[in-house]
Amino acid sequence: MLIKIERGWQLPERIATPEALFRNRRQFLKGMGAIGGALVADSLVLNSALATHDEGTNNDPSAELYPVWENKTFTLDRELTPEKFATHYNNYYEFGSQKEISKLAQELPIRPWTITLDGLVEKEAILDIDDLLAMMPLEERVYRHRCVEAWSIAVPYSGFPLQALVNLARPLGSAKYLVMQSFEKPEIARGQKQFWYPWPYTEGLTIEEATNELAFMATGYYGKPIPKQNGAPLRLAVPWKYGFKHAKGIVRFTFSEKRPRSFWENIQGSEYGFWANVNPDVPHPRWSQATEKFYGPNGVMRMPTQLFNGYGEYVATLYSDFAKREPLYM
Ligand SMILES: Nc1nc2c(c(=O)[nH]1)N[C@H]1C(S)=C(S)[C@@H](COP(=O)(O)O)O[C@H]1N2
Ligand SMILES: [Mo]
Repeated sequence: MLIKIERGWQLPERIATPEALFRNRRQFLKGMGAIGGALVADSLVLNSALATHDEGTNNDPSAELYPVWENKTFTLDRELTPEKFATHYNNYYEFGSQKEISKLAQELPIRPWTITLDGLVEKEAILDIDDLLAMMPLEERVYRHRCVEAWSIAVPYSGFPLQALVNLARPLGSAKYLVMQSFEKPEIARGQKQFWYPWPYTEGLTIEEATNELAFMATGYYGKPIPKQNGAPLRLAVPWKYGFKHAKGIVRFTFSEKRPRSFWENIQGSEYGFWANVNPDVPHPRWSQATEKFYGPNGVMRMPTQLFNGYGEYVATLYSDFAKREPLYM
């Protein structure tokens, strides 16, 4: 993600407390020592990552679940992005701010992995990921993915409708938002040692968005378990919204009456808002969103951005109540 370098005095209030600074000082000092080496290491990482492109899915215990049936309701207006590109050009700040994190992400243990369902639900629950996978109706869908940085890809996800998880959780009538939180393991994910980021990665949807038929929980990618760098074992896919809404490595779903403050909103709310619906006519404060760089089988192509990333027929009606009152497209 492209962000402005924050000065200390611009840190989000929540993390700039003396207590937080004190608690993290040792990690901070350790992190500083690593920065010089990191630049060199990252280019080595890219080379070795590209050499072993099916890393990560070999030992996944859910491997025998895939491939799953193809839901043909969702179609593409372009060819798929090559798997090798989609699995080696990533955003996953837990592992660093560069695109080449696929190798580092292999350190994340994805078993055992539990999912907590809590907040405004009939009964809070902690589920083992493999039990959850066994309960959910798995299918494959092809979706386009549009990052706020203006690059895009088209990929086959396997997984289940988020609606199925919401039904399983049985939220109370008072729940208005679904909050998703990613894992927190600073000892493994070196980006989480950077205490000025508001970890854990947090995202949210309204319940209406979460139960829209497009909202999908991805557990597979290209007909196999989803690789760690793409968000194993569980990541969100909401293709009408910018990529930063698609939380990876989710461990908790909380039903809430209050709108959560998401990770990027916390860092730079004027650039990365809660709604983040794709709109070619609403520029990012520092660049245009009129076109995107699509990474396809023939390399990169400039293409026009579409309203709601081309998914308006499914989601445009979700926003009629909010029109003009909220920054829906940032
Ligand atoms: N936990 C977590 N989830 C995340 C991110 C992140 O840094 N941490 N980056 C987001 C952004 S900006 C994008 S574009 C997508 C990228 O997903 P991909 O690497 O599978 O294409 O992941 C999103 N999910
Ligand atoms: Mo993104």
